[in-house]
Amino acid sequence: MAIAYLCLGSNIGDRVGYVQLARKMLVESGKVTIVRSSALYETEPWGNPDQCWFLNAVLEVKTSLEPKELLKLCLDTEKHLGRDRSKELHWSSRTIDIDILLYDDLIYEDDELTIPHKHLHERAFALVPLLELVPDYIHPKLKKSLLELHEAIENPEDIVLFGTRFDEL
Ligand code: PH2
Ligand code: MG
Ligand code: MG
Repeated sequence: MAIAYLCLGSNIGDRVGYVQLARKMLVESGKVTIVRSSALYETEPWGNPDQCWFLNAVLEVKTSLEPKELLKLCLDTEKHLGRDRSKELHWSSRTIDIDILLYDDLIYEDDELTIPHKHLHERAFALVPLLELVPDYIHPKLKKSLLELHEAIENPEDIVLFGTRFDEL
């Protein structure tokens, strides 16, 4: 079994509903077990400021899926929730995005998947919820703790704790 960290994000429509449904579908797939959830955060859009704020949260999951199988589960779940990537621009609004941030201590890269997530160290919206769960985790490629990586972000996007706890939704 591996432990992986998934970042969920939504910034159009019923954002709470989408992250809630995504979590439910992941569990109902029977392929992952949720160990812990971060809180839910409302976050300023990173990369493309011309869009609505996101809701983001991170799930710690236990899985027997290999990384590429886990990616397929994430992409299938996005599709089931109505996401059509063919109609999207890069870093544009989305109903639901499910990204693999970490998978054990794995370092992996191919055309469609990079682990740790290639922008993890630049994104407060992913690091802040992840820090709740594993602050001392050492990024296997950058050899720095998540806390150090977060402190090194020069202009972190704004992040506000969202009223409802994700694990109580
Ligand atoms: N996802 C992106 C690009 N920008 N910004 C925030 N705040 N949250 C996201 O989940 C997000 C983003 C690409 O997937
Ligand atoms: Mg993403
Ligand atoms: Mg994604």
